[in-house]
Amino acid sequence: MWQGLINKYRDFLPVTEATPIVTLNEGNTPLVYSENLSRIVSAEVYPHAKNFAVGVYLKYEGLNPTGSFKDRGMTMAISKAKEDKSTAVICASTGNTSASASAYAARAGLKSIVLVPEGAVALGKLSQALIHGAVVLQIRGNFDDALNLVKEISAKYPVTLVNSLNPFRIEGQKTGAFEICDQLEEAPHFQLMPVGNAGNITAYWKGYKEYKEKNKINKLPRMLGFQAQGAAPIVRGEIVKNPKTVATAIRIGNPASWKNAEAARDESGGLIDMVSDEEILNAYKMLAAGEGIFVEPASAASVAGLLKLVKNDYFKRDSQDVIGNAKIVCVLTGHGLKDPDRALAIIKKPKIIKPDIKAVLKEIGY
Ligand code: AN7
Repeated sequence: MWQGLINKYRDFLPVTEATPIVTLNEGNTPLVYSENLSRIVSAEVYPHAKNFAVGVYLKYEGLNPTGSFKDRGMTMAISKAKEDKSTAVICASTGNTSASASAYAARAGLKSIVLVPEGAVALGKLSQALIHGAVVLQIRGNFDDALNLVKEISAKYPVTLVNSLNPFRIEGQKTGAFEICDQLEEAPHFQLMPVGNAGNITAYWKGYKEYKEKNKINKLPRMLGFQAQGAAPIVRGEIVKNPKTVATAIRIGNPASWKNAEAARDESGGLIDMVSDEEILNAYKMLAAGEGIFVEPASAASVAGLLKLVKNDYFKRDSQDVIGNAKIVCVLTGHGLKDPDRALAIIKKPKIIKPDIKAVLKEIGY
């Protein structure tokens, strides 16, 4: 039976016999092949080939227990907090970290405190933090303000910080890279993901490097990260004071792991670029209506980024032997049900009709 990622990847993680493992059996998420996206990328690289030259895969992290990749980091952070006899945890969050921290804290019997930006957290995430019993405070400010506060509080008071500044978060999240390699039976050539506070790109890059060191894979992927255009400090090279984007999860103007994200980009020969809200929402609809995969807007930044790179002939620049059998993985970080308001805001509301067979048949075209 799958017993969570600490059990599976114990040899790669800083746990001992003394660590009480707090788990909801997170991890082991599906890696789903996308025929549509494989066709689109292959057409750029080999327009005349009969078979697809490139395979695009979607790592569906929305299927973790609380609906996002944060559970990978949280099983580690909360287990270690418990091992250290901590009684309370605290985080700042655009939503998913707070949902995950509250759930794992509830399971461990710890108090959880979360600070979120007022009015800027998707409904699903806020309801999770509340129902799991966290003390939830809305800050009249943004995520960056909230993060500064929790850093100061955790430095002065006996409460453990569980934002990705906590190194155990990164340790847990690196297992996403391990799983991708295990599922593909090799490392991907390119890995695309959204970038907010930049902990996850840091974690995945660490994971790939460790797997290579242990000879589990024989190459490293290029790390391709995507920020939202209105919240793209790394791309612009300066702090964004008032970040704005429909992708509220990545509405972050001063990422904590900024330098590590740049290192992942540069060491891997990758890039960090930005995508507009329009590109994000197009990819969001395409994934839902074309693939049957419902993600939250921030997660669609991976696929929006892929489509942008295709438009810019990015993959064409690669030598034929790299691209000839390339595997591309887009990490889909969070579930669409986190933010149902967004779906309802961009899709036409269902018609209301009489409970009458003729009226129904007329509408459905029979
Ligand atoms: C769905 O929950 O920062 O670059 O406070 O929820 O590691 O921050 C969430 C981030 C991507 C970006 N996709 O990851 C939070 C928070 C989703 C997210 C990101 C987040 P990082």
